[in-house]
Amino acid sequence: MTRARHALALALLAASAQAVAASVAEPPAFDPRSTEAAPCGTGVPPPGLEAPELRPRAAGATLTVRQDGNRLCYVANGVAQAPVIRARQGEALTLTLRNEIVDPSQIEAAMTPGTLKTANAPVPEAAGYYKVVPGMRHTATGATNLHVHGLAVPPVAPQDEVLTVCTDPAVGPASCGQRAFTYRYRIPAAMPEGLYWYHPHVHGEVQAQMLMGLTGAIVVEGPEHDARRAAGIAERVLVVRQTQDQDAGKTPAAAMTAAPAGALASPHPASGHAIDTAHELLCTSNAGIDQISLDGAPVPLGEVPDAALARFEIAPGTRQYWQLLNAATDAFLSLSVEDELGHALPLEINARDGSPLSDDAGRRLHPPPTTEPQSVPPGGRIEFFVAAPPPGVKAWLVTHAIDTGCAGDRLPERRLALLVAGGAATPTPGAAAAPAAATPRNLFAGVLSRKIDRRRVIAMAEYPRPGTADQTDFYLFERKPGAVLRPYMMGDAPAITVKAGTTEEWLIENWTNELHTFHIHQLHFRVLDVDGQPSPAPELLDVVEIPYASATGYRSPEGPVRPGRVRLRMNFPADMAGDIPFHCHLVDHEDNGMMAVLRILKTGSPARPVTHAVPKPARASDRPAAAIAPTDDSRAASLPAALRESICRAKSVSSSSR
Ligand SMILES: [Cu+2]
Repeated sequence: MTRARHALALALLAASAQAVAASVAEPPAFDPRSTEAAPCGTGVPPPGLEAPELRPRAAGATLTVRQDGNRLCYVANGVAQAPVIRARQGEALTLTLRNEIVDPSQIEAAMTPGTLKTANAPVPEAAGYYKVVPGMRHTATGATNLHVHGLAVPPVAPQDEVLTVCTDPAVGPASCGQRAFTYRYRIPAAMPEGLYWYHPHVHGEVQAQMLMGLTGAIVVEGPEHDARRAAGIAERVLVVRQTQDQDAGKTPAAAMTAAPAGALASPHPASGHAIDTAHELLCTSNAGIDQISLDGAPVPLGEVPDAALARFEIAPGTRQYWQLLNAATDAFLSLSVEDELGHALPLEINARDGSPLSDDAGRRLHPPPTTEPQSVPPGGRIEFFVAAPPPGVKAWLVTHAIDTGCAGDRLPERRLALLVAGGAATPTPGAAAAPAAATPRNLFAGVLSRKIDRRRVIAMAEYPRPGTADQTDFYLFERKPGAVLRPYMMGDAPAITVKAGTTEEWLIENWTNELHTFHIHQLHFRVLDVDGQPSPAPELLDVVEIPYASATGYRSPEGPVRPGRVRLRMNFPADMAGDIPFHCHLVDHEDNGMMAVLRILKTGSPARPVTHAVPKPARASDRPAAAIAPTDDSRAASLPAALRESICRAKSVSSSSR
């Protein structure tokens, strides 16, 4: 929405607020202005109101994180609505993040685990099986930082460094050494143009901060955007968020089905590096349905009047370009546009995860319009052209019910928005004909034609945490002989080190009974096959759903459990040298350990011993203090002195092994 349209919307809202002022029962009218009395504004946005735009360029803009009780918000230009940040390919983008969080205990409350009556037993060590180490609880610090999801900018400060760079709250522990940080990004000229996003990445409290309100969209504009604009095709950015996670932190032991005899009872001897599925969290009964929102307006459940939904008009005979971000913490989406008879209207899918559809050579693909539901996992994006329904026909943007596995969340069908033919076509600014789009080469082209330097198997697992401060521990680890399963903790050494310029094929395995996702910072990957089914046109993504495991029977030669499997291939460019997190994007899982770090070494850079650890947030430990293994931290060594100083201020950590 333009600034003028936004101001108009505010004026209309203010007028309607006066009209209902007499009614005491009415919720507070929506007013996104951030004031001392209402740091995050008042009320919730009416359905269909787009967020304001922000174009920081090199000169920069400030995003202030403010707090109002159990709400957090990004404030830009005095407006407490996470702006849609716009940048051009090849452009410098400066963003100052300022932390005005005043009550970290509210973040703590948003991640409070359930309480067990009796403690879970730890996963026993058994010969032939990986050792499983339980995690420990993270106590909220109120520190926050910024991750620019999907952007191929270096994992090095002042760009997309999330492992050490953070900002301290106004009230609360000061462990970051700064209240504000200025990120200076350079969007590559060959960055695919499309939809990206931003959110905090302070490990352990990502989910709480996102649920409380900290997510926003980034649009990278390029020639295709310009061509759409010249052709008068209206664009619409849609952001789905989640405002609660009812099973966060809970180990619903009472609801767990009895573990069948499991892997340990298999008549087939363990191979020496087997996963103990007998002690995995099995089925749970997550009866609750989590609230989601569209552009900040709550999405109602069940049969709802159209007046409760966003109403989108498309001029008859024309089409619009919709860019949809799933910023939910763990809700998957399966999207269609359906009419009153339940018939899906064709959608022309144009881009996923910010990248216009292209083959490995970088040539643009234009698949025919589809009526198939479109899966968008948490963290994922989809962009498509949608045509106006025939006049008089109502259609809805729908997310279908999704089977997330017997340990997953309930995701019923929901209507997100009403879609009708109406309104006037967007005036075409110039000539009606779109200029030829000179698309620059896709940064991620060519990965399939490269020689594979190495293959790895990366496994996902989860186990109930022992002790009474109950939680579920989540694991993401390279499955190889001698591996030990440990939940990731802030400051952990990189799990995998590769040389710049190499290409690897990773088989991601899901050994649990719920869907997970795989996301890696900085990079995109091509998905080669899913559960052994090769993809005819491998998609270029930065987050992918990993199917849940299936039972095969205890006498099966392949073992009692067949993990869900996704094979992907990616290249590690020298420009992205540094420490790159990869994790599940069900962020509660990430917070509780389903994360690891990949280090890309610049070719020829010598390994340097590290003499200090990274900042480590305070933890109420339920086991002895963890140690940080010494690492060769060429990244910290390459930072400016002042920044290095702030990183090295961290408390020293004992070197005993955990
Ligand atoms: Cu997960």
